[in-house]
Amino acid sequence: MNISVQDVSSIMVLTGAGISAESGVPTFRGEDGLWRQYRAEELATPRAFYRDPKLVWEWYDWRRGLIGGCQPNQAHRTLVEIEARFEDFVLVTQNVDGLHSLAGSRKIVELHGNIWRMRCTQMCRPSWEDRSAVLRALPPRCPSCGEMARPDVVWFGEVLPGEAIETADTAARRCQLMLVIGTSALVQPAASIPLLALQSGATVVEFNPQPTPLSDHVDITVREPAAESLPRWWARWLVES
Ligand code: BV8
Repeated sequence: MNISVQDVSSIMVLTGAGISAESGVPTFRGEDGLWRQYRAEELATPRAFYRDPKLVWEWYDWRRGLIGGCQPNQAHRTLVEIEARFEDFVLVTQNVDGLHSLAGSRKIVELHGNIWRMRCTQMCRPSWEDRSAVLRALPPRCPSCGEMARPDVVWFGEVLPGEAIETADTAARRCQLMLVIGTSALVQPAASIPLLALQSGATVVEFNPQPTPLSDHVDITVREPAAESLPRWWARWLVES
């Protein structure tokens, strides 16, 4: 690494589904990312939901039931250590599984929402948390107005929360170091965030066993699963700095 811990006053992390893979959470585009005969892009859309809310809720119910049994892995826990080391730190995640906060991360920006939150389809009230792994009745109803509830996530074709994407963009332009962990870098606008950091002169390190569209642009690629490679990289960087 051509940058030492002392050189870094601002650090940013971008994570995708791959960081949770070793916790047992299926990725979106891996062989286990399928559900019945559907692809995520076919179900994670407003159109799919309003065409068949029960089917889409069955998918989210299946995922909540599965994620409910998963624990953060060593990569999630290493990010908690890194957050404690740097005052100016932000963890931007595309994941909706909640494993970063379960691991103890606090400075989290959830670009795509959270599978453990629901919101009213009529927006009659703020979103609310619901940790029941499997829902009794599908689709669940808003407790205030009785209308259908939906997962509080960002579907394909929906815009990201303005504050979240703004925070991510600002952090990308400000950081000296960005870690990009477990993302295929295919989903926009999240996939463009590392390019902002590169344009602003940051060092970008990619942790992914597979190459991605970002790989040719980043400074360092760590071609190994994150749960082993991130803690090892962090320990070595601390010693070398
Ligand atoms: C928007 C929440 C304005 C829901 C998700 C054409 C070009 C560019 C963009 C578009 C386009 N057409 C449409 C768009 C826009 C679209 C998009 O990007 N489509 C893509 C598919 C082309 N984006 C949107 O619609 C966004 N909104 O742009 O609004 C707009 C509106 C309309 C039209 C145009 C613009 C909203 C996107 C948000 C969608 N919601 N999730 C839910 O979860 O149910 S996205 C979903 O994909 C998840 O959040 C997931 O995190 C995310 C990205 O995937 P990854 O996290 O990268 O996961 P993936 O499985 O792909 O990859 C895992 C990686 O991990 C792999 O590389 C693997 O090698 C690696 N890995 C595996 N094991 C490990 C590992 N790495 C490390 N360690 C390991 N052990």
